Amino acid sequence: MTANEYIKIRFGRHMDQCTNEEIYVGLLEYVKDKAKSKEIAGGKKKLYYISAEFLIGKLLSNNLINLGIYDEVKAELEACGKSLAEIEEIEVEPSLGNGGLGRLAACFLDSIATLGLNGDGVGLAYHMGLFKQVFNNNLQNEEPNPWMSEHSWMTKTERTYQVDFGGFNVTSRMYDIDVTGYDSVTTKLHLFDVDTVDESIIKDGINFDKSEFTKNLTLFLYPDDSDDNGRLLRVYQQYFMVSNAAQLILDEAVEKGSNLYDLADYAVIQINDTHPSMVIPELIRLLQIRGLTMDEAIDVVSKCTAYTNHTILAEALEKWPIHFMMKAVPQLMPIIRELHNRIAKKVADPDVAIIKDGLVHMAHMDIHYGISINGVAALHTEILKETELHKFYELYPEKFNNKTNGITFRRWLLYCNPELSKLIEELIGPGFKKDATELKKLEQYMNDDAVVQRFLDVKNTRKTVLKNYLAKTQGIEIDDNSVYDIQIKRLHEYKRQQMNALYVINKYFEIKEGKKPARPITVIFGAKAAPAYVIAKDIIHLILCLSEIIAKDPEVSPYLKVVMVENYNVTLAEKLIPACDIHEQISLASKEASGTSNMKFMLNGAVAIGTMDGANVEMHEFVGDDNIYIFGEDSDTVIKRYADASYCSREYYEKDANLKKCVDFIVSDELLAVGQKENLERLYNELLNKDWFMTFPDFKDYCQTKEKAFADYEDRLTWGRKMVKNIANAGFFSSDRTIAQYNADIWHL
Ligand code: Z2T
Repeated sequence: MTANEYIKIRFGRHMDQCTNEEIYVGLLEYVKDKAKSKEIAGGKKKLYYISAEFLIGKLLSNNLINLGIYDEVKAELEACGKSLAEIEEIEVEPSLGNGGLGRLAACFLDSIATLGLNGDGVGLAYHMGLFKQVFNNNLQNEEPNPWMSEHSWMTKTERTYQVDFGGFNVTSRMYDIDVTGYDSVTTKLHLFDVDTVDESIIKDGINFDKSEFTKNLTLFLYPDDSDDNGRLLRVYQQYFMVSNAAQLILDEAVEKGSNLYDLADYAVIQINDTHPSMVIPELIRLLQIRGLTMDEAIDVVSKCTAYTNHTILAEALEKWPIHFMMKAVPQLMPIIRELHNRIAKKVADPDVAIIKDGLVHMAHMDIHYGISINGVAALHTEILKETELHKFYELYPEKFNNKTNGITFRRWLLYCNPELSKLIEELIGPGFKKDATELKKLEQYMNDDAVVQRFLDVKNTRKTVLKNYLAKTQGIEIDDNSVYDIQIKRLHEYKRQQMNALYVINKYFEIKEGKKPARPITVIFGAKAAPAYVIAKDIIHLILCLSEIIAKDPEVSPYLKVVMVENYNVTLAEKLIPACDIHEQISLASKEASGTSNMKFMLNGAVAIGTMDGANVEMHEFVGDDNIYIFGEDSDTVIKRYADASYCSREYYEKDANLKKCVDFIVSDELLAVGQKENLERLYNELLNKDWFMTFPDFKDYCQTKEKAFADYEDRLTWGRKMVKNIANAGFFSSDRTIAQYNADIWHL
């Protein structure tokens, strides 16, 4: 049945007589039917990828592509005067993630289904998702971000569980979202919810009563990225997630014939960061209820779980106070104490203890009682082994392994950049869609100027698409003849948006002094800051103020424009990434575990300016010095600097007149005229007295390297060759490769 025929039956009318809303609903149901027909019975052993975040993005086009009916449906729509782009606008993006970690989980589900693996995602159905970002007076405000509607990709299931908390219990329900594999099978994302959640308790912005757990349990996603401000509600959410997951896992195993002693033959659990760590004691608890002894239960569970670490920032390693646990989940504490005692008996070192100073160290529990611990890029895993988790590495060297992150090429190439996909297919055939390493074949065209020119043409097309999109959706005007220099990621000091802002100030002064760039530069930012992260919000304020000042300055504005897109999300990323010329990957070396937008930009023919951090290191290895702009101190230098506490930002400020001028501009009359004194002064003082993420030592090299990149950009064909080199070497960063490695080394499905 075609989409048209389906819609005719559903609405009793031909597609051209339907509203866009009706067509959207019709296509949603049509896709769900098709997806269902590709569900698999599934083998004996199943992977449960438990994650507090799944940043899945809009699903209509993604599913059409994966089901192989995108072109067909697009043509059907066009035949009756409709455009798929318009229909897509009706879909609301579920914002069930903060950033990289959540988007990674979504890419992984796509690859699990595409590789035909027996694996499901398990998470929570946050009604309001992460907050929606709104700018007011050059400041970030937060609003609820509702996404659930009557017609949704989520399907209500009959599965309900009881989850007990200290003093009360709730009844959960499981909702399923189909995960369509590319030309493959359908698996599931299971999202749990409670029907007592009460959206009416939200007032002014995203405030709500934090103590009414039955009303707020799945109301919002905790809006922190790497910073852990330890909230009791977070513990309730995490336990709710893993208790449901554990009950589901045991039920499905038993349904398939498990006697529970052999659980490891039926289930393997990937713990995505420490947010789901309580699944370990919860499974032990449930197995005891089902008749196993403590010894037996611990033994069984120890064969089932694997932990992924996503950061070395110490403040982001979750440690829950015992009194939180006693209040929220008292039934787990005796088990956690037992797990702790068993380790303490064997290893006296308090650094590897599970309970220490009244805190439960979630990662420590994962490492002692799991089969695997992995980092998310080669450098990150080495740092874990050598420094952060060194003592654990000495205890369990065999458990440590690296799984460099990846991205799904379906969403981040085929869908978001059809012009580029088409060109690649014309050059090397369609094989790259299933085997990303085939992109390497593009290297043979690097010296073919006519072909290189076509890559440049595609880039120009996408730059115009972005220009039009930003004009339409955000009222922002940009010049598509300018260089697009883009930094999009959560706002965090370690990612150093503040250094990019200082560069903008530097460029502003240069232009004022008569040194005009060869071509206008458009610096684009996109970033949400955690609502409680004061300095991060101050950095957003600085960027918005700079944007205003420069736009109003007739001397500077023809050559420089600063844009901060509002409410950066997956949908915006899909527009920004294909249009990008230069992408900023400028974290302080050693701090960015991997990065994944770097891979998406590379795949879409943008060239990175970056530090030797995270997966940038591996990208550099693939493309070589000429095709990526590396600058700044390396991770060894940075780690030493922290170790000997020798860094003093003020010394750099006093020594470098240009740096001083740029930093001082933050509190200049020009800035204070459009900004808030309190915010700008706080940021200025932070940089001058602390600069914890060491922007000053890297600033000069950063500026010089950017100048080099902008100069190189003017030799268009040479630049085009850099683009092709990057695309041709992006194959390694397919999440299909990552998932194949997880399966080969850890899951064994
Ligand atoms: C997150 O997105 C990441 C790490 C976190 O540590 C938390 C969140 Cl929400 C607790 C990111 C890393 O910062 C990034 O480098 C990495 O690419 C991504 O996870 C996926 O591994």
